[in-house]
Amino acid sequence: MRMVFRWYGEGNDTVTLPQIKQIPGVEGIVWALHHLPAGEEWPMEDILAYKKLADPYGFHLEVVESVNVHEDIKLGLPTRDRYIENYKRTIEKLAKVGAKVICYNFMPVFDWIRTDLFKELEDGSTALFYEKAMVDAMDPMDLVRKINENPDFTMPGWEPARLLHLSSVFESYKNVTEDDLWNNLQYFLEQIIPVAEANDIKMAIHPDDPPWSIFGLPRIMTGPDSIRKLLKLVDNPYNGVTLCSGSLGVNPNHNVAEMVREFADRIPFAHIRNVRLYENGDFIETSHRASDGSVDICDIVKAYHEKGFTGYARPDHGRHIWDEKCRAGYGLYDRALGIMYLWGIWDSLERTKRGTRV
Ligand code: DNO
Ligand code: MN
Repeated sequence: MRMVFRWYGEGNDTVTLPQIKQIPGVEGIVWALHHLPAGEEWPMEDILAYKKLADPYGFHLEVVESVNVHEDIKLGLPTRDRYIENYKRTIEKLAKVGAKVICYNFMPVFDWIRTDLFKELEDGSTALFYEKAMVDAMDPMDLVRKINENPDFTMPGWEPARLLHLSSVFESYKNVTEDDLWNNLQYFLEQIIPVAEANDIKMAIHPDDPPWSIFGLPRIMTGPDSIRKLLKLVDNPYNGVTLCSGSLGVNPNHNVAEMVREFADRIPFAHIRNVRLYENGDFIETSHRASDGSVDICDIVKAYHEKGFTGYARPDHGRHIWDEKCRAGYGLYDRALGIMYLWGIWDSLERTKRGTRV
């Protein structure tokens, strides 16, 4: 397991590289050019600027999250070819700074959705929270109306750029079925994977978060069946998954450790975090400790260990603790605690296996 830590870049993250350097066992940053809209080719200069920042700390740039997929690719529009070309050029450039994994997702319009970014837990910390009834009750056209009436209207986690043309985007998805989305993903992967392979970069799709349809939009990366289907779509080791225990773990029928055991050789990147589920479908992100949430983090790490996992892992999100002011879910303290928990489990498994000091 190779531990990495997501960093949003200078001036864009409250956490600093010297701080990350002091978290035990972190060897690289998970990064992206966040200022660029989806679909654009990443300029080499901007990529090299990241390298310049990371080098003095000995951090590698092997894991990129995310190179976002342009909406026209997901929709299967004729204009997609232009954006796919840009994606290929970006892959080639990323290879020049040593990238080995690209995380991306194929969720229409929205990335992850929560209804409250700072919901208080019993201990006074706050965390990302999802209220199912609230999202279920939202009519997409109502959302469009609200945004049109008030340009400042937003929901936690929404990027303003994505909201700009919301009504036309919703309109374009009206007749797009899950099958269409699968076909469009296949078209994308058939073109991208050979380039990824030639550049020794593994593509790792992130599951939908939450892993079900929202606002009537189709969503296809929702569980083990989707992963099985994805891996067959283009059956190549460079077509893999970012196995996110928190995204997949909010469906009570999912056993994430079993997914690790089944898909291990196609998981170049692990997101490990816990969530607590409620009977009504709500969920909140908790500390990594297994007993704090509903996801068996111990068994998940055990599964990775059994499989001799040599891929990258990151703690994904954390709570906001000790009065930290930070990007929602991306503070220093709780993610650092999460890493120590993950190493604690890993090291003790190693010791048991070897019967000696780690
Ligand atoms: C949720 C997070 C996401 C993720 C992107 C990947 O679990 O990991 O923000 O980074 O959806 O594209
Ligand atoms: Mn994740």
